[in-house]
Amino acid sequence: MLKIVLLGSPGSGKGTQSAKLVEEYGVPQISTGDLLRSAVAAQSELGLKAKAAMDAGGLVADEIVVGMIRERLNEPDAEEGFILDGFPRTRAQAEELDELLTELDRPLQCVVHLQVEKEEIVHRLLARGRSDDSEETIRNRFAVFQEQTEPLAAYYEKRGLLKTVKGTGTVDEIFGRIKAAVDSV
Ligand code: B4P
Repeated sequence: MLKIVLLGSPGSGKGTQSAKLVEEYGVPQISTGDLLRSAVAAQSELGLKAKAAMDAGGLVADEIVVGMIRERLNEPDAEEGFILDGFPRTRAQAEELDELLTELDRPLQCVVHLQVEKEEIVHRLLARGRSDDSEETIRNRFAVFQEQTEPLAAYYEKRGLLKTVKGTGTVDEIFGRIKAAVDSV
């Protein structure tokens, strides 16, 4: 059973590595980015609220994202474990997650922090070219990450849950580092 958070800046490889972890450990990937993009594509009320923040490279409101995660973690396939990809991204989200996992009696095994330098991020995301991957938006997303999300590394370090992994190199090399980190817990 794997119960982890993947923490990392935009473009750090969270989505890429989650797909490999799903294959290896057979637990679902829960990506708030993917859930939000589906809501935007479906033009649901939630999607309409999220779109402006996403297009500007900002964060979607905590209560929207936390509500989505609560629903998703209550689905049967998440009972055996989960990979949280891109959640939590703020201190408030991290605290809500702690409460939720205590309620569900499914405590986190560890938090993997994928570290990649800013210039590599800009390069990767410009190459990907998703609708929110313009240079200005990428730089804003990175600034938001440094301000709101990176401090979560210290939050999890204090609880002895943090595993820091270098996020550069080939996809398989990075996957090997992540696997060694989670298998050591
Ligand atoms: P996300 O979908 O999480 O987008 P992201 O941060 O860019 O990460 P992603 O998973 O796509 O990138 P990856 O590292 O896999 O979020 C999108 C938006 O949704 C946010 O900006 C925000 O507005 C909103 N949102 C999401 N979660 C939220 C939350 N909790 N609270 C509030 N708002 C939230 O990969 C990027 C690229 O790098 C890929 O093209 C890949 O091919 C490439 N790559 C991967 N590994 C590589 C390697 N080793 N070498 C070279 N390239 C590599």
